[in-house]
Amino acid sequence: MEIARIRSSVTISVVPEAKNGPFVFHDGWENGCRRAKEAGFDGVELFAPSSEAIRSLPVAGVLTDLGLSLAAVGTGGGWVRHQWHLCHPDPTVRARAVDFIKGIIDAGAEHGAPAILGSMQGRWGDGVSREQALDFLGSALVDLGRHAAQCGTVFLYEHLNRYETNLFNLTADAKAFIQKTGAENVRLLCDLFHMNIEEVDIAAAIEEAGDMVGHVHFVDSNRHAAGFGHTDFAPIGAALRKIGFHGFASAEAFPKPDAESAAQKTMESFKAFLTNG
Ligand code: LER
Ligand code: MN
Repeated sequence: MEIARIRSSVTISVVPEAKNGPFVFHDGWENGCRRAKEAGFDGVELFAPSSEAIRSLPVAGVLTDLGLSLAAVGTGGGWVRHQWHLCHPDPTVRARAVDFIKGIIDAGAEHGAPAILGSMQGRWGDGVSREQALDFLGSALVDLGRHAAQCGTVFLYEHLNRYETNLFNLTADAKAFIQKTGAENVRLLCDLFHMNIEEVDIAAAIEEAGDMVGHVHFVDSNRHAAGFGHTDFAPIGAALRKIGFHGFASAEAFPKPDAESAAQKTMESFKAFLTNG
């Protein structure tokens, strides 16, 4: 019997406005996939401006040709392009945010990939109280989790660091909130960059989150590729193996010193810490 293993992935952004963002490949879908394959990855994570943009790409063709999986699709384009988010004071904007995310869930699910709620979760403030914001977020997670289930995927909620959201910054708090809302089919995206800023002990937080962990952003303390910062990946890898994590560890990192080196360093660290040898 083959034991489920952690799979490797690397990010491709096709959002020109995010050219300085933490994505390894920025030179088109096909090029990104080809370079991901050359570096030995199992899959790719796509950051695109909209569901229409995803559908305009030869996603299935390129993935099949290269033998890659689509690990996940980001929804942050709705924030980067339109400043839409789920806790916005204007109900029309909140509704647009939900529709936008559902569109990305649909487009990702066509390739078996879950969508990620990161920056589009928003924040409280601007006349929206913390309580109201949590109410908006909770209802959206129930709705989006259900929508993803209908599409045959899970929905990934990513708790971010304090400089990017004031909603949830700690893994334990995010897990407790999801459970309290009763949102089904929602899993946590553990981004090791955000966790490095917030957690007392990253490995312990992962272990405590257990089977709620659905995806990992595998990246170093400084948001460079894993191995180019000072995170200690040995206990993190041990925790992921201990909880039986078999999703994707995806390199959401800056292409520094260049994309190829970031991809190669990630793969080296992946092999050293996230596989059984
Ligand atoms: C944002 O900082 C982040 O980590 C992304 O994965 C979410 O949009
Ligand atoms: Mn992330």
